[in-house]
Amino acid sequence: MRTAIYPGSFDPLTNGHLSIIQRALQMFDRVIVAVAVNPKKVPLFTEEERKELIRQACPDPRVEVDAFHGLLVEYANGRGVNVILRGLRAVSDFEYEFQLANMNRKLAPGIETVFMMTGEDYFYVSSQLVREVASFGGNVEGLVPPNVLKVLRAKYGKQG
Ligand code: COD
Repeated sequence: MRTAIYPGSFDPLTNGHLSIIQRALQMFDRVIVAVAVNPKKVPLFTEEERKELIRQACPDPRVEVDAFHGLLVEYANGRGVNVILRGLRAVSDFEYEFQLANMNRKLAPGIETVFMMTGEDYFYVSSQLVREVASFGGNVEGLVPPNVLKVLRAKYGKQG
């Protein structure tokens, strides 16, 4: 069975993330969406909230939602998965992703990173921008799944 781990902060899940997950399911039998828990960062949504939002937006039984603490490669090895899936939006993503992929390969030589290009409608969408726009009352409809839109509106008011 071909399985890939799609790791990220997912704070919150966006339609850009969803596009990657949906297209990955055409290449892999199973995708583990793994929420990274970084104790040094204060996320907008808790680990449990982020996992639940992803679960609601990805009802496909081939998608498993999980979380990990510590190093991604240790998590991947623990799960017996050697493919890490990442998304690429623009040239600006490349440098960071290149560093990440090479560091992960140095730490765990058997692990490969597979990159997928962004969906063309979502190349400018990031969780950070979504949080910022929503926090100032901007409308992020169409950029995040409906369940995420609902919780952002509940947090920030009607428009977000
Ligand atoms: N279109 C396409 N892809 C997208 C879009 C979009 N609109 N938005 C985001 N993506 C991609 C990102 O490029 C990324 O590949 C993935 O989706 C997840 O994005 P984020 O922003 O939710 O998650 P990141 O980039 O913050 O995740 C970084 C990790 C948490 C995976 C990384 O820091 C990590 O592995 N941490 C664990 C500790 C560790 O092992 N550190 C050493 C790493 S070398």
